[in-house]
Amino acid sequence: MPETTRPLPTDDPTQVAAFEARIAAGESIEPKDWMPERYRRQLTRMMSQHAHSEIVGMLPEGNWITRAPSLRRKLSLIAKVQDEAGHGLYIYCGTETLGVDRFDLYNQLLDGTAKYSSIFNYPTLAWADMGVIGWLVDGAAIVNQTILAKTSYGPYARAMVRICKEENFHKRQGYEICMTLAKGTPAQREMLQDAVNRFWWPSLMMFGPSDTHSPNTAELLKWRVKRKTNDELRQRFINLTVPQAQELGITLPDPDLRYNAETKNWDFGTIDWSEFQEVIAGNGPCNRERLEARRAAHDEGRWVRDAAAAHAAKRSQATAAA
Ligand code: FAQ
Repeated sequence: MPETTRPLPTDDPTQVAAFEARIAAGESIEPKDWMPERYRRQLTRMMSQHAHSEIVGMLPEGNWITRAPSLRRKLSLIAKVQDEAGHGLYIYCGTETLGVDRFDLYNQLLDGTAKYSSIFNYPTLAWADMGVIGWLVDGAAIVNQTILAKTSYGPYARAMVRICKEENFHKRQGYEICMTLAKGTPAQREMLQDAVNRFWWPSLMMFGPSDTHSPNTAELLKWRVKRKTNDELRQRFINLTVPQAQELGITLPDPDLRYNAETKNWDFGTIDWSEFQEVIAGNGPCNRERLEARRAAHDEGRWVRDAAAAHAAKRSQATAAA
């Protein structure tokens, strides 16, 4: 039975109280520290979904590497996609500090039982999508991950500090593509506007369901895994992004978007949560394609894993014989 579906053992209340006192004191929880089983499972769930997102997130942009409009653009896009692979590996390592095997987690991705971010189930139809993904998708990831850099689990927090530095660079390269297109020909501006129209609402969905429909938030806030709610982070992202859209001279596809002088927030329209539910249930525009691509990559890499295992076995035999 996979570890994550085994019945939850009952934790010792004295240990739980001591753990919660440490959390309340702002202490960082480290791999060898005692932690409630439920805390460990919540982190495993969240971190593995995050790692899967980074790896699946390579696909929409990987789609444009061969079609980048110049050598400079191609180089920076390859570097960005490579960075996402690094983030995935880094976070899988983080999950292993919780006592799980990354291959078990990876198998859950391949067999379709694990979630990954909804945003990567949308197609990348034009070059402008590369700019908009960098600007909006990495922008949303930064808002979420800057707060996660203060999460209570030490290895995850440290991973986020490092990853956010690279995500900031990704966002800048994306925004620079958007700027270039915004200052370009009418056809380039139109291509940019179309990409923003397609990616705006899915970017808002990255923050997860609204707080009233988020089953995990209360527990994660209690243990300071999350430091802000989904809605708080979504609002922060919108407040930061609207002025950037104005700077580009493009329209965000929401007729209800307006500044509220009282709350100092940008009010926005209703998110289509039925679309979100469909996408996370596996029925988004590219879910099937994304999983097929990951499965093919896994199969094609089998010889590398076999060779590494054979090499390790040979070395251990040589060590035993010495
Ligand atoms: N997509 O109770 P909540 C990136 C699920 S990295 C799919 O609110 P929670 C970098 C959720 O898992 C992007 N599923 O859940 C990059 C739960 O299902 P479960 C990934 C979603 O955990 C850029 C259920 O709905 N970032 O972009 C989504 O408290 C460019 C109920 O939701 C992270 O993973 C969604 N959008 O809050 C790479 C950050 N939202 O497991 C390449 C870490 C919710 O109970 C190119 N994660 N669900 O069956 C988090 O911050 C949180 O886990 C949330 C969800 C905020 C995603």
